[in-house]
Amino acid sequence: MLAAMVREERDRLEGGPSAARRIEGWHRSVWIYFRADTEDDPLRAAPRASVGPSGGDGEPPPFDPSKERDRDLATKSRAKPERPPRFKVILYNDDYTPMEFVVDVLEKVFGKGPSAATQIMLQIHRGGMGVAGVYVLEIAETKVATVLRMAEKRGYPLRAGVEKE
Ligand code: TYC
Repeated sequence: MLAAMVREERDRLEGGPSAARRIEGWHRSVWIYFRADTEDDPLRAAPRASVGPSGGDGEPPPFDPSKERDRDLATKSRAKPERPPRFKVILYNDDYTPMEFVVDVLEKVFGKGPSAATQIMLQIHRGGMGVAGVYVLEIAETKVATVLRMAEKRGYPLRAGVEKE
């Protein structure tokens, strides 16, 4: 009897984002195992395979693979991925690097248009330093390395660094 109700409920739940709401009321007596390969929020994923009766409140019943149609089922955590920290790439002024070269770097390495690149270069020239772009750490470090390599190649003393946002 319970198995039939469970089957019926499972069929009702198949394939809808509203599944989370519809299983409310069942959570005391029914535990649903979700596929490990579904999206982040298990309640938004259609429960594809197993629904089984539990003993009541508290812990879910032990996972019994013999009752499952798929063997790769598991509960999924709800942990929300954190936004990784961002880092500013800073260019510093000096007296020798040509303005045109800095504008070129800002266009080629940091994807700025000619007007924005010129403005940033002038800001660095007048203020001593400026932000060329903001990125996750690995990208920021790669950009710095590229700038330094380009400048070195031409014999310019342009300096660049990374600063946490
Ligand atoms: N001050 C340099 C000059 O007058 C120009 C310059 C701008 C250099 C920005 C470095 O990051 C820099 N030629």
